[in-house]
Order: sequence, then structure tokens, then C-alpha cells
Amino acid sequence: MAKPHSYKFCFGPWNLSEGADPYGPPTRPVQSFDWKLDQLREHGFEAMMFHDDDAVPDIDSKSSAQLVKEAKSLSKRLKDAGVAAEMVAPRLWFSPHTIDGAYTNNDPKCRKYAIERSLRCIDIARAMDTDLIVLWLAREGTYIRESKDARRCVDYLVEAMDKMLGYDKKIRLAIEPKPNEPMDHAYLPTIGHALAVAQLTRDPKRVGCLIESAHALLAGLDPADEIDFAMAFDKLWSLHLNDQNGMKFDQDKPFGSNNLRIAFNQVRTLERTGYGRHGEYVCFDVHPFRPTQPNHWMDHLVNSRQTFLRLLEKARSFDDKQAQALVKDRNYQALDQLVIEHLLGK
Ligand code: XLS
Ligand code: MG
Repeated sequence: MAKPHSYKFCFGPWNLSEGADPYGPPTRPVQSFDWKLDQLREHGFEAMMFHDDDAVPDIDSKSSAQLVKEAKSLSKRLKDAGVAAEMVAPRLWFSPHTIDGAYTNNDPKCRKYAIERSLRCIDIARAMDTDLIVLWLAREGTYIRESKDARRCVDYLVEAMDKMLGYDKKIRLAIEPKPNEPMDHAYLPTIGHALAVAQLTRDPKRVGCLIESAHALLAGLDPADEIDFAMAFDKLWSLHLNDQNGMKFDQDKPFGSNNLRIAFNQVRTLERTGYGRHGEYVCFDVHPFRPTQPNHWMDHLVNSRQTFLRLLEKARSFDDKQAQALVKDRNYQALDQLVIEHLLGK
């Protein structure tokens, strides 16, 4: 029997956030990058994911040479710590140039800024030995539908991705769909939209996706179904596991915090489809609850990883044979109870 797969885990510096929210200031002091890197290693994580300006702060003020120098120096710190860089994502939602969108901004000068910033993000990824660029299209979409031409915006998105794919022949783009927030309606809200637009690019095999549990839930979808769909195309290249309590703002709750069965089915699907066998990481895009005290700062990440591992045991010990017999007999009430009893533990 093949040795069961052991998953590799990852998080980003932003997952050790200070507690500020739209209604109040931070509740925890800012921690250093070194502290965050130490915590990551101490708690069994193997990689860190980055925004471009996590890796190179004040990126717009830096020359290309300075940008590569800083990215290389960070890469050395990571390697010395035995930590990989999982991906780099252009943070296209802070700049004054992206107030009304990045790639789909109505102003061609702003679209040009967003593409140039994305090419510099690729320079950072190269310097940090990762070929993965994550595109969370935070500000691609509308507050009112009449402000943009959604048909033309598909062309703008393809144009931006084509520029990135042409700039570097090895880079892979993982689109991270989300249906809303900060936008009222975001473009490319689901995995289906992401993989469809991949087909319009100059090199579809280098355009895949990243699923975030909460984003699928905000779209009214089951994250496990989104995982299965993406794996059918062999295009799930990263994963942000977390949780969400209903259709409200993106809560980035610890994995399993609200929906244990939905979490169980995500892990069961990863197992069944073989996610991770080509080096993909399980990332937890989670934030501490605002009242979390500094001495409990890592708990949401440690708990998410622990919950994942406990649910992995549950997935591997689930009585599939009995489940299939109940499916064959179309006895779904009993199947339902079989899952519940298994999760409750006998
Ligand atoms: C949204 C994104 C974001 C990261 C990656 O959930 O994952 O959290 O910044 O762009
Ligand atoms: Mg995310």
C-alpha cells in the first residue's frame, strides 16, 4: 500500500494581522518579519506566501535593480531558515492607480500601471525561486454595473494575463476567484469563470486557479465541489483553506471553525483527487479574531493545521465500503447519518 501523502503547509505574513477592522484600530502590536518566520517554522509550516510588497516594501518607489536585490536577500533568509516561497501575488488593491480597478480600470494609464506592477511581481517571484503568481482580482468588478463594460473587461483581463505569460515563459498564473468584496460584484467570481478565461489566454496550460474556502461559500458554492472541478482540469495549484459563517463579509475564520462537515469534505476531496502530489501546498488564509491576545497570536493557524490533520484522519478512516453500499442502495438517510456518526466519533 502506497505511503499516505503528507501535506505541506503555508501561510502569509498578513495572516498574523494586528486586529484592525473597518470599525476599529489594531488590538495587537506589529510583529517583525523574523518573528513571523520563526513562528512559521516552529509550528510545522514549510512555506510562506507573499504579496509583492510583503517581499519588497514600498515597491513602487524601488528601481528594478533594488527590487531584485531585496527579493534575493529575502529569498536567502527563507532558504537559510529552510522555508520555501510558495507564491507571490501583486497587491493591486492599495495603489491610487487602482482605486477604480486594476486590469479592468476604465483609464488606460491605470491599466498600464497594473500590468507593469504585475511584471515586477514576476521579477520578485523569479528572484525567490517560485513560478507561481496568484491573481486575487480584488478590484476587478463594479460598484454599479453601468460603470464598466463587462464584455470589454474580459478582454482587458486576458490582455493583462497575456502580457505576464509573454514576459516570462515559465511563470504560472493561479486565479483566485471571489464573488464580491471589496467589489459589489467581482469579475471571475468562481472557479468556472477562472478556468474559462484561462482558455482565452495565449498559453492556457499556464493559467490555473487557487480556491479559497470562504470565497466559494460567499458564492453560495461548496468548496469541495470547486476543488473537484479544478482538479478535473489538473489546474488547482494552490489552496486557501479557511471558513465562513454565511453570506457576509469575508471572515477568513480558522479552518473548520463554522462548517466542520464542509471542511471534512474538502479534505476528503483533496485526498481522493491527489492534491499536493506535485508539490502544491495547503495554505491557511485565516486571521485571528480581533480580541485575540498577543500570546495567542498563532492559535488560529496552529488550530487550522491541527483541524486539517484531524480531518485527514477522519477522511482516511471513513468507511468508504459501507458508504458505497448505501449509495448503491440509494439509502441516503443512512449515508448522511454514517458521515455524522463518523465525525462525532464513536
Ligand atoms: C484573498 C487573497 C488575499 C491574498 C492573496 O483572500 O488570498 O488574502 O492577499 O492575494
Ligand atoms: Mg485568500
